[in-house]
Amino acid sequence: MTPEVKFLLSFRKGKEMSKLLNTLKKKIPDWRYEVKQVIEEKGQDIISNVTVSQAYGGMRGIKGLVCDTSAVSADTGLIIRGFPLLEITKILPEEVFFLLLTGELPDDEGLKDLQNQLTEHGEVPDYVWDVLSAMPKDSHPMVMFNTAILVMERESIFKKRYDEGLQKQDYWKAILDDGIRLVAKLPNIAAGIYRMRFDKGSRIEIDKSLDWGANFAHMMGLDDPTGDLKKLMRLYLMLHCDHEGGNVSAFSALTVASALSDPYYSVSAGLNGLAGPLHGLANQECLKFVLEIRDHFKGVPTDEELTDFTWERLNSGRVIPGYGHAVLRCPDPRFTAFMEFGNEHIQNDDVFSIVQKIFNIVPEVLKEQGKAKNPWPNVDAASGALLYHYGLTEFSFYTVLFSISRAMGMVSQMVVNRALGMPITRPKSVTTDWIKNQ
Ligand code: CMX
Repeated sequence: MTPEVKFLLSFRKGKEMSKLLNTLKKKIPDWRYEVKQVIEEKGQDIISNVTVSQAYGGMRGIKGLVCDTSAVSADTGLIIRGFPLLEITKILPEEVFFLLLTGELPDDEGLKDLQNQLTEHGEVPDYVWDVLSAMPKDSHPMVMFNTAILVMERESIFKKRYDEGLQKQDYWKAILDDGIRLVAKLPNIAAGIYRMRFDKGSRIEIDKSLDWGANFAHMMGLDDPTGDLKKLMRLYLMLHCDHEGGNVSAFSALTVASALSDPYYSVSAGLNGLAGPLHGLANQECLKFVLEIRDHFKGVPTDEELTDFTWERLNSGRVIPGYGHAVLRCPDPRFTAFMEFGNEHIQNDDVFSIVQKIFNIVPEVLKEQGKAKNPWPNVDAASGALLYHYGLTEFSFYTVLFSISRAMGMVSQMVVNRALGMPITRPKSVTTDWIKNQ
């Protein structure tokens, strides 16, 4: 038996025992039937009209794709597989991954099984570290992170099996295998980049006794005498997991995946979008803004000082990072969850106090300015202050944390889309002349 065949057999045998795989195997035929019925019964119903302004305006509000892993309601925020976010903030990131994929929370066996898979596949190939070490010293951590993902594309099981003639109805299984292997490695890669990029010393080995989020905190190597950083990392990795299908990162990842590019290509594509300052990079920008305020006022400003400071920034044509959202019209429940964590665990911290004060002042200023449709904080408004409190002060790293978590949502959406046999994405564009002549 060749090593290749041996590998594939062990992978197939291993998967037969997976609770996650078995759950999906049971559910997917029902999902397929349900979607078939919906298309038969409602295939010609109209769910959205498109105006010219929307076509020029980032397709905002057009209902043109289906995403079952999560939904975002304008007035309550993220709902994961039917669970409003604030009802499930105590679950582990591994549990939310299972939930995103299957639509149900895992029992103890299902959780253990997924945790074992993540631990089993957590090791990162040596060539990844070689590539990262060869990169320029001032590379942004997001560039390093995405490079690491892309260079591992040669590991793709989907690609290998597709080349061997994998049947369409089984695509999702190979995508799931790639996805789990990829997600498993992300904390290790991220922690390695953190230690390499910010001269923190050699990499720290995985501790197989720890859960996924705690392990990440452990590999970062920051002091954590109370264990609160581990708690924060679990929360962080849980909260950022998914935000329906139309945001820049999810939509980019899914579009690339719809061409049957494997998850290494697709997740990397999505995360390149997350690296923009209007999207995931806003957490870095937000902490910069908070520190600017602290340094400018040598501590926490008064309400009046902060109001003036906010107006100055707006009048100079800059956005207030961490505020506003394309879909939400309320304070983001992910922000609320972070604030609850901060209120419970953090006292006498100027940076966190400024974040609280910004929340009291900025929405009123944005309302008065009247431009932003949503004057409320989004997920990025509070997260940086908490990380900063626990010693993670290198804020160019923050979007990498967001990325580890968001990869779970991207992978889940890809698995579901392949399970449902979704075709290649191809909306129609028109020219300005065409619009003028209508
Ligand atoms: N500060 C100042 N102005 C803002 C603003 C903010 N926080 N949010 C929106 N606006 C402005 C927009 O720039 C736009 O101005 P122009 O008409 O001059 O271009 C106007 O208000 C209308 O924008 P909108 O419809 O309310 O918002 P969009 O859907 O176009 O954009 C978002 C949404 C998030 C990009 C925008 O609110 C923003 O830039 N926020 C700051 C960056 C940020 O926090 N991004 C993170 C979002 C969460 C995530 O994806 O991770």
